[in-house]
Amino acid sequence: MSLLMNYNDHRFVEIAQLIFQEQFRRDPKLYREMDERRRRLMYEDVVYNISFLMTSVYFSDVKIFLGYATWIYELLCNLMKDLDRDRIMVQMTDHYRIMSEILAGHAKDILTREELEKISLYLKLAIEATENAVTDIEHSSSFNNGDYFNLRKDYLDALLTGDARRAHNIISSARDQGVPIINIYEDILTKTMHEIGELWHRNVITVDKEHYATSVTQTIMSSFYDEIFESPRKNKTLLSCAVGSELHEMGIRMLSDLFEHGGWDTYYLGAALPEDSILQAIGEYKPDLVALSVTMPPYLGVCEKITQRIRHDFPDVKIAVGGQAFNNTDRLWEKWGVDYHSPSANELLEWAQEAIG
Ligand code: B12
Repeated sequence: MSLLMNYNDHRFVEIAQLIFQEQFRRDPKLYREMDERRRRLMYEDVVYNISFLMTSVYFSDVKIFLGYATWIYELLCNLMKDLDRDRIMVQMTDHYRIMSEILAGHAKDILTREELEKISLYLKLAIEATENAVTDIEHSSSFNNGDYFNLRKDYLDALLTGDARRAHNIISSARDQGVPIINIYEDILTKTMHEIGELWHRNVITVDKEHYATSVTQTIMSSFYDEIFESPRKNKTLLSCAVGSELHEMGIRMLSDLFEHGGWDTYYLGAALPEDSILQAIGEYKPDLVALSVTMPPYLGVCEKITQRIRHDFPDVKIAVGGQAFNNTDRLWEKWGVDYHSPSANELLEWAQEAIG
């Protein structure tokens, strides 16, 4: 039997040990972090990886190893939920590079040139397959449907692979190619952030990746400010904020940006503002429209109370409410007697341009 299939051959064992040791030589922290049992399991994994590779080479059938590479990657993602998918990808691809180097250097006398070439090629392809697997994730139907899917998917993939530069480039070249800001906000950034939330909820990504996606998206929104503030003024004023102890403020910030872009003067007050401060700000800035945002249902009560106080103190000011908390209610906004509710910022802008501006 060829060495390719003889995993008890001492030369095979030596190679497995070299790969195993090299892994720790390059990452000494890994050695300290593992106890004896975990190290033994890791050695068994190395043997397992080589045996799949060798079987694939023996049959000249790359699919055997590529199928295994994506299988082991998903298994590790499921086992190590504290690490994000792109970090596990780096661990695996580093491992394949080590395998490639050690086999090229130490298996020259025991394998044919043809076999060595296949090993090098199959490992290269396994690296590519593992890199691609990071973003090979099932998406929700709301993410998959609607305009600008390709841009949205590219943008999400850039966030999932931690590539802020690519994320910025995708959005800035979409804008250069004429995609309106409104669609960039609603169809790309909003839908992607909703999907990020879904992936976090399904435990596919870690919380740090969710925070990273938020901060990259916020920076990208800021990059539109020159353009947003350039629009001719309408002499209409919007005051906006997220209520209660709500920390989700990107949606209402987006809404405020779209109003500013539509020529309104906006006072965007951010998140978690005390009720009295909202009332005081309305007295000071005298807005034509107040937009209140709620994402987490527990803050709906605070929102209702604020709308009542605004109605009482400023009867002429129009009030709009929105945000995801309203999506799962029985048309709550109708019971509050506010002037407008819509699920998207864009719809409120269209209504306001007609009814107020
Ligand atoms: C980023 C994020 C955070 C960030 C927020 C940072 C920030 N600066 O905003 C941080 C890390 C703080 C956070 C914290 C939490 N989060 Co969070 N978060 C998200 C995430 C991934 C994206 C939110 C976002 O920016 N969306 C993009 C914006 C543009 O969309 P939007 O808010 O829907 O706004 C659009 C429309 O709704 C509309 N709109 C919004 N406001 C208004 C107002 C008016 C008047 C109108 C007309 C329209 C309108 O216009 C916008 C554009 O179209 C969502 C996922 C999701 N589905 O959104 C989870 C999500 C909202 N979070 C969730 C949870 C559970 C939490 C935490 C409890 C987690 C925790 N255990 O700590 C805390 C709660 C903190 C708090 N007290 O508020 C859950 C909520 C589940 C639920 N049903 O209640 C979600 C849905 C994730 C999930 N899928 O489970 N989160």
